[in-house]
Amino acid sequence: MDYTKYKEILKQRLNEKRYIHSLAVADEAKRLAIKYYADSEKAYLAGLLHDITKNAPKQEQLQIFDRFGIMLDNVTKNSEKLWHAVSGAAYIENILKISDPEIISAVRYHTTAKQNMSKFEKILYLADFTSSDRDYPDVDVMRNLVDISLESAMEYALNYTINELRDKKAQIHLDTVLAYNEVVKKENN
Ligand code: DGI
Ligand code: FE
Ligand code: FE
Repeated sequence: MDYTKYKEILKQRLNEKRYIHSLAVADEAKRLAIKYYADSEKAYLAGLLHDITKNAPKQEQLQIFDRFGIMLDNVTKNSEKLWHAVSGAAYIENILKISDPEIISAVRYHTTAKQNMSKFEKILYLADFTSSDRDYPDVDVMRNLVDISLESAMEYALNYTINELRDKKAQIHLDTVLAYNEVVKKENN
């Protein structure tokens, strides 16, 4: 598959750091897709595109919500960091005309996660944590876990995210809570 067209669009829409991040997530998503028997070309494309509206001004994102009839729930409205997953999914579907529902949904939930994620959605969510450009305290643990199983990495990532959000006193999105409850429920009840 030829990704040149998409890389050109990304170069225009993203700052350098975010562009490099997108290439790194694409590589990592492809690696995980091969390891876990998912579609590696699709995973690479989802990785490339996942943050496509991350550097878009607030106004442009609001315009996307308006134009494509998207209603934000209250927590999303309050947390601008969540917007790019919603606007990005709408952008790739309606403007780039990406028709693959798995790619659209993986981009849509790459920030909050959600209940009942598919293997493909988990791969993108986790590639965003373990890509080569990432540098946070637990990145080594995450990289080890993601090579053991997607489930163990999801549990760690959701725990980590919820702890971070609570420390910052940020609102936790219901999708994040539902994803968390699903990964812990099997062990601790
Ligand atoms: O776009 P990236 O930086 O590559 O990564 P991302 O799309 O996973 O975004 C991470 C940010 O999203 C991080 O600052 C925490 C925030 N976030 C994730 N889940 C939630 C959340 N913020 C709020 N308020 N609530 C959530 O449930
Ligand atoms: Fe993101
Ligand atoms: Fe990202």
